Amino acid sequence: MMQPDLFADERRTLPLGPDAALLGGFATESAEALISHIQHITASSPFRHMETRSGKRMSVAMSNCGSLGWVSDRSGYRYDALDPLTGNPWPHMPRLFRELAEHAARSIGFHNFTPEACLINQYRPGARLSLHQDMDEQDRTAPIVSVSLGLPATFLWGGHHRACRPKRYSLIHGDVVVWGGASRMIFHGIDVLKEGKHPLTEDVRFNLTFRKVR
Ligand code: MD3
Ligand code: FE
Repeated sequence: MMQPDLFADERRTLPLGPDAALLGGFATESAEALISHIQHITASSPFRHMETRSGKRMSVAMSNCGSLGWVSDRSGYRYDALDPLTGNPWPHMPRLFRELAEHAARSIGFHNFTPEACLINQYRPGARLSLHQDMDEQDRTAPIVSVSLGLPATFLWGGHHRACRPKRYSLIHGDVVVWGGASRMIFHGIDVLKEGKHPLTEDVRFNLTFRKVR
């Protein structure tokens, strides 16, 4: 059963840690436009289940837009200007994406953030992202901005060691999270997505992750 949405219109801003905050509902008004951009982008660079270095198929399907995209295969993780599936550059990052990420970052004090890469994650029920650190970016002074759309998920926020038991936060449609500074290298993940039906995305959760890479 879904949680009752008694306070769906309330904008929660929740400090998560040093230089990190959950901006509840920051993207709610842009959500339909964001989703139609996702459909347009993935018509040319389709969602695919990448492989990890060890050859495991990821349960999350991914695509990218922007001048660089995150890719994983048997040779490891990296950013690449070309989509390995099509051989073409990744689709252009829509202005709405870039401005939303810049505004969210600015609202907690990151004034010079401009993203080069937007990873688009697609979760269906059963998909998960196990605890990891984001270590593939050279510029670790820049924050990361994440936008949640569609089905809700449980975000796992650990510590600086994999063994730290993570705190659990619910991320719902329209939520934006900004992570920078001392929170940039924490272990984090997404718990197994539960079944559900969202009016805009049906049985899907999308997450946009904006990064400055170089
Ligand atoms: C905290 N994605 O793509 S976004 C990822 O919902 C990733 O798809 C999750 O973790 C998702 O790498 C979580 C929130 C997020 C992204 C990057 C972070 C949280 C972060 C980097 C450092 C600390
Ligand atoms: Fe991550």
